[in-house]
Amino acid sequence: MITFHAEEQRLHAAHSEFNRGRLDVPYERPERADIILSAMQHAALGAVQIAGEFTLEHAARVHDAGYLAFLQSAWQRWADAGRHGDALPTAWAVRCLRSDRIPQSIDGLLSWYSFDTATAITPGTWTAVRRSMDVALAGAQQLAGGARSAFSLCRPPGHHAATDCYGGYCFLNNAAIAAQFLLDKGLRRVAILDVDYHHGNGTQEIFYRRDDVLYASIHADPATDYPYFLGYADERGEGLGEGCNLNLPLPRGTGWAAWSAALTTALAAINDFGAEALVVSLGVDTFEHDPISGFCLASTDFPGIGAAIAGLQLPTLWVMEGGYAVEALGANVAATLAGFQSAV
Ligand code: OKP
Ligand code: ZN
Repeated sequence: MITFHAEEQRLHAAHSEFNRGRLDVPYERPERADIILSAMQHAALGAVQIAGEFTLEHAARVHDAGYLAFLQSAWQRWADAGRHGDALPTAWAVRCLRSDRIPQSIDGLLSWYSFDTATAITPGTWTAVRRSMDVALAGAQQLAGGARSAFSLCRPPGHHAATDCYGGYCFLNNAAIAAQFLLDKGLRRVAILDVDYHHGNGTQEIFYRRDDVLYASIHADPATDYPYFLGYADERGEGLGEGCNLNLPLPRGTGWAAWSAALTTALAAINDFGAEALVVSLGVDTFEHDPISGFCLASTDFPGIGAAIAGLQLPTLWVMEGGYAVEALGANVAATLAGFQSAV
């Protein structure tokens, strides 16, 4: 399987995220991509290539035009306001406020288009985000050309990014853009399997009313874990999309036995759906020593995830999402992909 990446992905480098009552260096940092890249270069799973460039029209297939215009201009507008530090939002249009008026100032707009305090915009954010999308699309293009699999080493990640909202370190929804690309190339049904510790609220929202994409996710219960406001089991899709959304929330402390049982359930749903290709939102923050997560998967469990997914016998695009235990990140990603590769 070819691994795709892009040097410019490291240009998104925030100073801080507000978390647990303090400003911390973000867990989602440029070295994550360097670590995974180095692991892939040593893993001998296939060639490592720089992604080519794709137009923003691919993003516009799943994201709002005003949102895309905002993301492109946000840093410049922040700088024009005399700001030098990370651009972070400060207020949100929640239940008791109006959400029918889009603000005009950069501060108002940051709040309008975001949903958390973990996702700063920096001078290089847009370039990195665009290239992360390119990385996803380069992998999707491989599948469209007949490849059995590809690994898109995306950074920043994407699964929290919704039609017109960013958050959870995500700006463009790389997996959703890739899935839509495959549909636009003529596939009729694509499944997205999200194995990141956190629920992919953005991916769910983007496809919630559609029957051409099944979204299946195994994640921490939103009653206790980020993103808190989406990801419950009773969210099954709406309208045409009814039955095309499968959430499998699990409690903190979940280990391989219960996690892999949920994987079996998700794989059966994907099989029943009749998907012609699979996009995997690959987060390895399910690892027992992840600094921001609460599941208990061991490094030795990750090959089993890859092998089980290989059993679907579908063209499979792996799209990188989370994973913050930097000392084990490269090994856990490579182990997952090696498990897949040796089972195909
Ligand atoms: C991104 B991905 C909880 C704060 C959570 C954001 C986590 C984003 C995870 N106290 N901060 O899904 O790995
Ligand atoms: Zn995550």
